[in-house]
Amino acid sequence: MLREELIKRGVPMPDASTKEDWIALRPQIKETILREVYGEFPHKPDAIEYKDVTQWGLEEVFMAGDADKYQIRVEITYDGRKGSFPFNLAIPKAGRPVPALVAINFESGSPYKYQPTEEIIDNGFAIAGLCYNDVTKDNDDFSDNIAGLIYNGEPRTATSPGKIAIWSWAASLVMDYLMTRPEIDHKNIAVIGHSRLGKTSLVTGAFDERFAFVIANDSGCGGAAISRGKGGESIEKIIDRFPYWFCLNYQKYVGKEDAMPIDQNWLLSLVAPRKLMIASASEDLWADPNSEYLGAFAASEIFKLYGLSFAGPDRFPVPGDSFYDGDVTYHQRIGKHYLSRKDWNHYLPYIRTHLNK
Ligand code: GTR
Repeated sequence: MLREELIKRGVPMPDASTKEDWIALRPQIKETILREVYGEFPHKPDAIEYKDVTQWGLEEVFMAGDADKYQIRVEITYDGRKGSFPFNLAIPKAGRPVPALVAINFESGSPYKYQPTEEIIDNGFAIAGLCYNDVTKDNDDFSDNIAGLIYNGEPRTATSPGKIAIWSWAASLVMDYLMTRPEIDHKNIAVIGHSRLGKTSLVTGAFDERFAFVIANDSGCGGAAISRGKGGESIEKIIDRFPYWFCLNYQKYVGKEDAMPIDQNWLLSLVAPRKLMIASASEDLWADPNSEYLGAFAASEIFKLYGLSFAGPDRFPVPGDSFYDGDVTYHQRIGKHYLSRKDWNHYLPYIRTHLNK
């Protein structure tokens, strides 16, 4: 049924019938996605320093002493100019390297409603949370903080990065730091985000192969959802309110999804052979759960080339469905657009039981 749906919507599938075909195509696909949708990532900074700027006093107890909590400032020198952004980090005192999450957040604090730090620590994970607005504001001001550093007053070109690409780039700088911490199991680091930051999480994890798990919660348009034939938010609607999330080229596809050389399943496919977790909320029709599921379903064709699997059926999901028995997972929480404890209770046990050796 969904195969027919993909054909009906005209969703292009990558021309790959073996893993080798796909591997050969990947560089070109990455280039196309950045050029047409998100914009090109900034180049590597000249220098990066990570400063421990933890402010709480030594007497302050965090999590009954079961975890260490830090505030780290990322200081970037980019083309000779300097900028910075902070992130929070909590690491359980486990006495051995623990899996970790990079959470791309709406707020700077820890814990906050979408980052239940204590529960995450209790589940045996470390967590690093960065707030997107601390990197560069969620608006069309490309002179703000890290965007300003990258743009240096130059106008945007058709392919220069939108804000999603800049937030993703920052999340990879947090990943660089985690790679230096011996308390963290570097083979088992996930990236997670909700909604616009679910889109950002997908871009981060698709392009930064150090992330072993890529989680997109209610990511919708420009995220996990197939754009062609999508309900709720369309490219036209997202460009109307949030043109700056994407590169200028993306505007060519307003009302012309069919002209795109790719669809969102191509982005999801880049996560293979790592683990991909897609989730929807049943009442989140703006994101369109069916189109999100269709994205996961279409991408699983590429995972299959690696001998990997998706346990979801060949039909649209119903509220409450969850499919975990595979490398691509999907669940549809009953309720509203949100990153809830129920969602975390799907993600954390899955990661714990699928750790890389
Ligand atoms: C909406 C936007 C969605 C989604 C959401 C969010 O207004 O249309 O694409 O990203 O915001 O981030 O909460």
